[in-house]
Amino acid sequence: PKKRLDHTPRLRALPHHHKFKTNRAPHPQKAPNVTFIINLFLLLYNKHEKKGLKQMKRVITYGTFDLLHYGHINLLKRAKALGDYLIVVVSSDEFNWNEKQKKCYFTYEQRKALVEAVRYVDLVIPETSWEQKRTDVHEYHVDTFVMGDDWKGKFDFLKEEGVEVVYLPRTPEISTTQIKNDLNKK
Ligand code: C2G
Repeated sequence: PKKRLDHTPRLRALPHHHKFKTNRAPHPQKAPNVTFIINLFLLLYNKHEKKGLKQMKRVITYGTFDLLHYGHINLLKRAKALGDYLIVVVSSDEFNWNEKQKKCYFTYEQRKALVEAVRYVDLVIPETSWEQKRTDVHEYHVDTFVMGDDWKGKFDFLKEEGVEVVYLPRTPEISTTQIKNDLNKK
């Protein structure tokens, strides 16, 4: 009978002394200890992560931020530069009226949305009392408290809470009041 042409390559029995050149499995004793390398990587990675978290400095600042302007932005930019995470506590409409006799042009929700849109800002929460600073700094694990220097000395009591207190120079010639006055003159 005609020999069937079989194209399946035959695996010829190799002489037992033949050395596999390519896909020889690494010998367990000689292979670099993969487990060791993985553990080493995880150790270094976690160390780096922990270091990152440990140094994660959190900054907080308070304000009305009505008619958001470049003076506010300068303050927020410098506040963020003092750490890694910036919390901005925006005064509620009630707090502004009752405590600061300020009638805002924008509502709290509008002012909150504007401040949240600023690249330096990580979180916006409401300011409803003067006293909340003392608890906020613990609740949000704050390292540094920042205000413009029109408030210089007013919040030094926060040092007793273990918080660094920083007053930054105000940006000259601009304020919400100034904007309103200038617009009224037009
Ligand atoms: N700011 C500034 N330069 C300006 C205007 C304002 O640096 N030209 C700063 C202020 O010093 C403050 C922040 O921007 O740190 C917000 O300013 P306001 O909205 O006027 O806040 P304020 O009415 O001072 O409320 O509990 C603290 C109060 O909520 C602060």
